[in-house]
Amino acid sequence: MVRFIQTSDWQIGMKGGGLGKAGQIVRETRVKSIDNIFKVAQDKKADFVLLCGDIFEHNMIGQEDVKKVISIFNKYPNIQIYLLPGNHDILGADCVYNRPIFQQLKNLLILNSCEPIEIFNAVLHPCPILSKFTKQNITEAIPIVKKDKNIHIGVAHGSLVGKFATSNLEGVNLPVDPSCVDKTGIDYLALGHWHSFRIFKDTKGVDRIAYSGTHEQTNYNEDNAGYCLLIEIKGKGKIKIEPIKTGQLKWISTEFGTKDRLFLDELKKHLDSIKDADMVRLELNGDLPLECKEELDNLLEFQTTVYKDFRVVDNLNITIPPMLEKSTDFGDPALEQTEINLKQLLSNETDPEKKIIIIEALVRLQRLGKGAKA
Ligand SMILES: [Mn+2]
Repeated sequence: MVRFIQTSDWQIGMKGGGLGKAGQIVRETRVKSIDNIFKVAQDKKADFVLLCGDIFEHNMIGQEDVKKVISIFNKYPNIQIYLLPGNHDILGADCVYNRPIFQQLKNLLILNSCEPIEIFNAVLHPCPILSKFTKQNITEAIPIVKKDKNIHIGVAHGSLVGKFATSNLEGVNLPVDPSCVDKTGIDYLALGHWHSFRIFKDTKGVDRIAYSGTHEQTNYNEDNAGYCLLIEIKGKGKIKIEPIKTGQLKWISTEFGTKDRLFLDELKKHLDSIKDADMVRLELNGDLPLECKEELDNLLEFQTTVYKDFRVVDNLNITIPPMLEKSTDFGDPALEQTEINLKQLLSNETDPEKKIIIIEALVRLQRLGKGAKA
């Protein structure tokens, strides 16, 4: 029986691109959440922790970030760690793990060759990569172990072919052939590289391959992120894969369509329902009457004070009040011509912000122009 924690893609040092001020929060949380993984390992009495690559964002990572991670490793001296470098922290002359600070850790072993490693009651088969762009099946080196009575675990960092957008081996970088578990007879294949937690079956329908995904979500477009996996293999073929939450930030991304002014009430209700979220992204689509725009802006401005990050993807088409559609009788040729010019500009304008300004100018023109006549 072997019981271990699988994790990957911590991407420490990641800039958190496009998140603005919240990038800092995300970066700090990603470091703190590593501790959750080791707490789980301790609570569940795991034999070891298996890191499946991309622990750091790149090999030029600042030493301060490296020290933050090593400090957490040092908090758990009794937990053995096996670390397979990925494509971000790739093996080579400038690999981050070549730094002397890593050599002093007694509980860390870097998996830098394909040599099988005997541990506890199992054998690890690491599949380290030497090129970020390899198109060859990266689990090729795993030997056939069908007749061996030991538990065998493959460890790799890449994309499982056929379960991804592309179905041919050559179409994807770092391809992992899913049939390798059936071909070699390994009991389990631990994978890193994808940020989502995913489980895949072998040809007999048994869960045999899994990505833990990142331990802390990094962006709005990730699903099922923020877990580590507790893997239990009780003898040949008897495997249990349990995802355990390690992430702290709750991300919510919603699309919202508008039809009429009732939309504002619906939007308010929706925003109230997601109070416990940290990071909120809202995509607004459809038509919005100009007269609702100010109320919407006020509502959205308030939301920026509720969450750690609040962002709006504004695809709204601001519609003109019906009163603006027909031409006004100002009784003054200069004002009438101004109205024609503004309407011409409005019909040619594509930038929604500028559209609003022109519409507001039209509304003011009508109000003030009519007033002038009276
Ligand atoms: Mn990767």
